[in-house]
Amino acid sequence: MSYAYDDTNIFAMILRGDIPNATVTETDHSLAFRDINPQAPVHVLLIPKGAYVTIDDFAANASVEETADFWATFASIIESEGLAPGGFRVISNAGEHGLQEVPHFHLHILGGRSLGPILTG
Ligand code: DGP
Repeated sequence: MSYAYDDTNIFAMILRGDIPNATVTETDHSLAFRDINPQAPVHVLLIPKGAYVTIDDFAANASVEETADFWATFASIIESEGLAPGGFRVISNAGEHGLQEVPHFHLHILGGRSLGPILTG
């Protein structure tokens, strides 16, 4: 499936430097920053810099370089945030049923406490 990317979304604004963010790490192809409304002691959003709407858009259409960079950045965040010993959760909301608010692919990386059941709704 191909997706139409809306470059007025808030993460596109963050990538353009139009609004500030609390950066965790940045690479050539990826940016990680703290969620403005954290749901756990650690709540990092990891996004590609490329214009991908959802996780399946990224999986299908990102370059080898973007994909490798993204997962290397993911691993570095787990390490730098100290999440591996206690464990963590990764969520990517997609589309209407996933209740995705921001239409730029992102991973929520959550940890720092026991996170409870995966679904409540
Ligand atoms: P989702 O429903 O998966 O699209 O979640 C979007 C997340 O983005 C939500 O947890 C709140 C976060 N968010 C929205 N606007 C901003 C912002 O301007 N800055 C930051 N850091 N996070 C934001």
